[in-house]
Amino acid sequence: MTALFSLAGRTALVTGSSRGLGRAIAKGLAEAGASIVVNGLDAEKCRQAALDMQAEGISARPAAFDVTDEASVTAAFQQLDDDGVEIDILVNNAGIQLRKPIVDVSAAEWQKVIDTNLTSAFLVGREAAKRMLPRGRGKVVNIGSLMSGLGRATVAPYTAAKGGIKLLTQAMAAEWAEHGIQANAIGPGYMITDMTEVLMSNPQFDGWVKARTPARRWGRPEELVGAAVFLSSSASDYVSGQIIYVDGGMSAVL
Ligand code: GCO
Ligand code: CA
Repeated sequence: MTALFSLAGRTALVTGSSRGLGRAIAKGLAEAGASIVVNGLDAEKCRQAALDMQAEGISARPAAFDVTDEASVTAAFQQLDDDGVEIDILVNNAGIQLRKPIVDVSAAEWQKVIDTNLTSAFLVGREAAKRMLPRGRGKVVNIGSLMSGLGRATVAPYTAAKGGIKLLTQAMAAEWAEHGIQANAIGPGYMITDMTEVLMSNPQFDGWVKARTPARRWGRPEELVGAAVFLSSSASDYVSGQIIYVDGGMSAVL
């Protein structure tokens, strides 16, 4: 049973893993046996996060690069190739939020949210898959959101990007499943992170989340680990193109 979920001998690249949900997912994958490639934009933060993980006994290395920039992504994978690092598991987690009414969103703001939350998954996913395809094995886990299937006022660019993530995941599954690569997604609900700090500290929003979520509470980042390990392990070898909502039941009810 444990072998089914073991990630021993596997290497996982988790984008945006120097903090937040990405960091929690990276640590969870490491607990299941994976070596971690820590990614973020800031080289120093990446290096520090990798050092922190190493101090906890995790095999981790930093790879700071801009997931929205094609040249940076291809150069980073070239460097991993040169260092003999094979990515068995890719978690496309990097993301940002922007909360504004649609009529106040500039084209540049729109583009930045789309690039960071959606185009990044294509760019990094493409480079990872180019290497997984010849090996006939690999796992891609895209981080979606409740907003992969539902809208909410003031987060249109994020919603469009996360909706895109759900269908990009299906498109990846359509092309890669026959080659032994499973692409799936996780749709987190309202989780306790820096990104949602401003929402949690608003009593009205906090009350709305608790009333609207059958579990009656916010989620903890570590609560994504079960789904992440499942979708990264052999346990999910016949699961392709799915999004698993880890949301305390929020998307199940009105
Ligand atoms: C928001 C939040 C989102 C959600 C998350 C729910 O403004 O609605 O910031 O980031 O927390 O995506 O799935
Ligand atoms: Ca290996």
